[in-house]
Amino acid sequence: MHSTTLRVLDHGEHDRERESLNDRIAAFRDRTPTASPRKLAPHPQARQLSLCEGIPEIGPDELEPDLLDYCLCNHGALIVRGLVAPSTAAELRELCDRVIDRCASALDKPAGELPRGAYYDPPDILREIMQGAELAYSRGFHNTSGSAMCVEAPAVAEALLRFYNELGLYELLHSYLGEEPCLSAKKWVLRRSVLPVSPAGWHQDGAFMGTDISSVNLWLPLSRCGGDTGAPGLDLIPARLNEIVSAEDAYFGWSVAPDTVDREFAGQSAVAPVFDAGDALFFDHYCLHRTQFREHLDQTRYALETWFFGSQSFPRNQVPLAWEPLAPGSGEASTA
Ligand SMILES: O=C(O)CCC(=O)C(=O)O
Repeated sequence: MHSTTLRVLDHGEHDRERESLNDRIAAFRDRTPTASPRKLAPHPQARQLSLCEGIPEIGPDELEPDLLDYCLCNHGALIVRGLVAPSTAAELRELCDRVIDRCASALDKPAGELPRGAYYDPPDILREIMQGAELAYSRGFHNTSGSAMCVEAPAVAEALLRFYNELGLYELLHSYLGEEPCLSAKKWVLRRSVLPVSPAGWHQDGAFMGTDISSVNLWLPLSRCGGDTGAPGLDLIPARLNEIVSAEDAYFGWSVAPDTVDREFAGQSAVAPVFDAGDALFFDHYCLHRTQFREHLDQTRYALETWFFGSQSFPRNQVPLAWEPLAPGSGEASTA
């Protein structure tokens, strides 16, 4: 279990972090994906793993690329219990509160009126890249969903990148993806649930990201949730899927109607594992899931969602950003 401090200090001036994050996004502005998605072939040799409602669960010391590959390819997801220490999860909850609240205040104020600082200081490049109404739509959507993009707060985003490095995620994902990992500005999200939850949220992220990509999502619950805890975890179909399920009758063009899930997965019922703060769930863009829905969900849940992609097999529409160190101010990754 990793206990570390995130070292986000609000000293008012965060130019360095804003410029760094700006450069990370700029590094992908003109890049087009060149690699084919990695193969998601099931391993023929079954492994003896402890399962939680059909999903393999391991400890942090067991987390390595081949096991991640086995679990995603054979089961569609992997739970890592206690990846992050409770004290770090508490720090992350605090960051969620601060960033989500500042982003909500910014929406109520005329442009530029909210003082900038560690918890709100969006880089200008977001407006250039998410053009037209896209950025405003995305911010409104996050506001009503109780979430915020990490990139709204570059000091937080940079601290999280250091933290992910300390967790060994860079090496893990580099090896799993077979190429340098990158992240997504749009799908790197701090979450604080809004209740009541809608039943209509079933989706596979590949439905809007596209499927010609290599991806891993790290969904990190920061408070106890799922099962009967009263705080919404995730509902999941615990199976390896390799196609996008029809959106017929669904609320969004990229979501799946609850009736379709019942019909298509009659023999593979949805599960809602219990998570403690700091447990981690890994899955990819084919995993069918939603914010847990049931009666009597009345507890707030915090989570951090981070989508990683291959830096040659990424979805351009998710605003990729470089993870590897950048040459200062260059807008270019220092390593190819
Ligand atoms: O946190 C949630 O409730 C939803 C998360 C999700 O849909 C995702 O990580 O793709």
